Amino acid sequence: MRKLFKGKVLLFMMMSLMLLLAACSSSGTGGNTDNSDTSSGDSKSSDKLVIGFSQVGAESEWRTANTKSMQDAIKAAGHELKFSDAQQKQENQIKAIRSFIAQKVDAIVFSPVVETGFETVLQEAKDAGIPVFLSDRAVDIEDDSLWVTFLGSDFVEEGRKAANWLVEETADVEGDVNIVELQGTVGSAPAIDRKEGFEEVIADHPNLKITKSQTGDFTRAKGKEVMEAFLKSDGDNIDVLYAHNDDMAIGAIQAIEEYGLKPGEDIKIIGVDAVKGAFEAMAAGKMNVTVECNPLFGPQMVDLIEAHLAGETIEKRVAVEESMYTMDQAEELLPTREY
Ligand code: GZL
Repeated sequence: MRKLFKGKVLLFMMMSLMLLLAACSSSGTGGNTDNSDTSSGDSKSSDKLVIGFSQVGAESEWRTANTKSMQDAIKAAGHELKFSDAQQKQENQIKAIRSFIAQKVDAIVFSPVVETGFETVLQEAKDAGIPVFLSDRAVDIEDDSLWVTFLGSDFVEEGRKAANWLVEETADVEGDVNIVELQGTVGSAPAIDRKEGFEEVIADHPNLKITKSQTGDFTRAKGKEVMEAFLKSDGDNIDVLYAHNDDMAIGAIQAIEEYGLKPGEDIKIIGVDAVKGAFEAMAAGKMNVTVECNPLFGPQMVDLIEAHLAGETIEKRVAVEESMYTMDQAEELLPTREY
């Protein structure tokens, strides 16, 4: 009995020892494994950013293409996008930026609908330690510490290009050349600068005269409406239309045709943006030239955000490369246009 008992005690002790050893080895191995798992989990810092993007609106083909370029680039980079369409209203942009601040985003991309009135909210973003990247349009603010950089076109140069085309086009014309101008959104950087660049060039050519100038707010509908008014008041004395974007030019083309004149012939049509609609109008002989304003800079903007957050120094002003296209190039280039 005793032997049996002794045997049982020995078996129990051996089993207990085995269980004890198993427990130690699993916690020891598990611990390291866990640690190594944990440490490997911790060691891979997450580089996914949350980016707030306050966009002007959806007023033109250009804007739609710019929005898509930004959305696609942020998604392709694996970041999270919080998007706001301000419907061309400043108060909506201010609300959106405040919302991004409250959500503690990593960066704010902002295309200001107009140049002024944003200083307070940009100071709030700075105070919250959130970097702001100006996209497409600039702000008229002394303190440039309120944004990291401005990535966009040189609108003054775009105005110069438009006017220089007209100077060449009218070099042999005797007498005055009467120009009507459809301005972009009042107070916006592109409207202010495209007017400035155009007027800087025609100042040296006194026969080139802007006889009427009014905002069409960058939309086709408003461009058509204002052109109808121009034609009604002085339709027989209009030689050229200078539109600050192609959408307003396309609206004006409809008004000119309804008035009974031939756009592109009776009235020369100058636009800006180089959107597909302009190439279609030029291929149809209804528009003469469009100055490119490239909206497809989403990848460039994401690169700038990532570089800044990685501690790299970013230039305060980064220009987008662009060209100009005329009626005779339109048919061949139309299939290649991305926006
Ligand atoms: C220019 C952009 C302008 C476009 C218009 O960079 O801000 O706004 O020229 C758009 O088409 O409405």
